[in-house]
Amino acid sequence: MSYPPELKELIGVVEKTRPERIASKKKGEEFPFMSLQEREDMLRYHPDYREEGRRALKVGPNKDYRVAHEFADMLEARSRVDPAAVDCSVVDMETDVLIIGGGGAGTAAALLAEEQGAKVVIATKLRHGDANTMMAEGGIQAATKIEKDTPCDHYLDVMGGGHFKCDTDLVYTLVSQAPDVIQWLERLGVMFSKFPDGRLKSIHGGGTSRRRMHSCGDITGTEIMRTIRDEARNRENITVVEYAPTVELVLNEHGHCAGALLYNLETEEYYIVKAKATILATGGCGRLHVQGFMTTNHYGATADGLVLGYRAGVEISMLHTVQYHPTGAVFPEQAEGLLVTEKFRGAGANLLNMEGKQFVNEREPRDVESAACIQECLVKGLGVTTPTGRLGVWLDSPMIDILSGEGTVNREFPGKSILFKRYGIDISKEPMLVYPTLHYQNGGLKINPGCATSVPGLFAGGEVTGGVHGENRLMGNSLLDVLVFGRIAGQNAAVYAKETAGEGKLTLNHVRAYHQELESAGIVTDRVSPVLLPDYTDPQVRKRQLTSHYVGTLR
Ligand code: MEZ
Repeated sequence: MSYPPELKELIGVVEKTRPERIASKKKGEEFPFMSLQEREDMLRYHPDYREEGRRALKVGPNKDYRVAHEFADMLEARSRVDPAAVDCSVVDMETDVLIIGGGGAGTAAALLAEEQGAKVVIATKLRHGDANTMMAEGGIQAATKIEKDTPCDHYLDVMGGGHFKCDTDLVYTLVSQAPDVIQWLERLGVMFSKFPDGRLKSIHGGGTSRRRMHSCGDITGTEIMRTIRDEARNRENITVVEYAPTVELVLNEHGHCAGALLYNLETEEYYIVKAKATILATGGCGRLHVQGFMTTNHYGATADGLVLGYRAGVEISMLHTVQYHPTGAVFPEQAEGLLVTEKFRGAGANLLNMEGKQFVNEREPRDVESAACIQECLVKGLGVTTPTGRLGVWLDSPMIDILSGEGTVNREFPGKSILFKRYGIDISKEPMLVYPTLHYQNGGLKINPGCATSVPGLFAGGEVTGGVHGENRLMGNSLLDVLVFGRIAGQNAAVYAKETAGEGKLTLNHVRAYHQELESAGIVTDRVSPVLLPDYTDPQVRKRQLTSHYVGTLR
């Protein structure tokens, strides 16, 4: 399906303004960046700043903290199991380190834990690698060009991007370990985009003061996940259990984490895994569609780890913000929500309204850029309407070939070029239509720089955690986050398993206590969480689904 005639006509408007925009770029003239005050004013249009989008939690360690209704619904829900029905003394599997989640953070953790001599189990909801890491496109930040960049510059960018709300110790760890992570990935076999002389290519991302975005074309996450997953699958002491989401953590009688209750998606059986140390690496929340937004996230991104950790008593941090990536596809319909990497803007593509006019510098921090797109479409009425009634703005990808030479788009963006070719669109010749899309869980479980949570024996790493990105993450710091903190979590969990973990009777008492707290707060609900998978059933269809579920005692 190529663009219909009415959109082709609007592309004609974009083509008319292009030569002048290209000429300005070539002269080094940029669309002006906003001042700090202008950015602050623009953020009024960002969904995080809609007070009606959130409510105060009534239970748990962060009682009274305001988070999006979609998070509150998950956190103010009952367990999927009746704790009285689970016999925790029947242990189905035992290991040193249990890792919940088989994405980038979980897999990196497994590798480092195994290197400490630990026996490791990765339990994952879908297949190993079905995760947001696999879907990350444009890059990973690291100050590798020491003649022009330092971890200190990287630190300042992260802090500024996050509105100076970041956890400074976590940021220090993130940026100082970044160059080592790139070297580690190269040693494992990741094929980064390079110049013919072997130097790593690097470009700018929104909000970065230096060119420190390293990439593997526009499939950086896939290449990293491919490499670390292969490595994990080839190590004898790492066992992967697929299609086995965790529905509760299991604590011991001393309140220490001692494993988890897993659910077999195929047989619907529950299993107890006993572990000396446990790592939550369940990723993000896009499939909760916070404030009704489409999402870039993989099918299993339903904030499971957040629920499990919170119920066990771990505080949350920065969960009042989520990230809307400025450029999610809105045409064609089957691509709605899909990430169109920021690397397009890093390579020079402008964002344009229906009049073909640039309305924002393409390298503002993500929250500001998204707010500007929303303002253009919803407030100024200058968005382009798609055949399905969505609004979007143009991302002028053909500029890249004009600026950097014919063939650049196909070479640097193979993933998106191939995808759009299937839809009859050549993105080196025609722009894409985009709108902000729910991309990242900025906040999450609170950890210290060693990835320990407040529950002994429970560690966490990657998108399930919160604090390092403050109120807004910059491009390329999520792949970095999952690898830096995944590795630390793995290493420290293995050491904990070896040196600190003790024995104790396994229980789900924390779940019982949480249920009681819900009742005391007057929350009467049949909602259960974690939800595990999104439900896209049309309400009309749901009304006709009459199968009843037996909930009594079978005789
Ligand atoms: O860090 C990200 O979210 C990222 C690199 C996304 C992208 O635009 O490619």
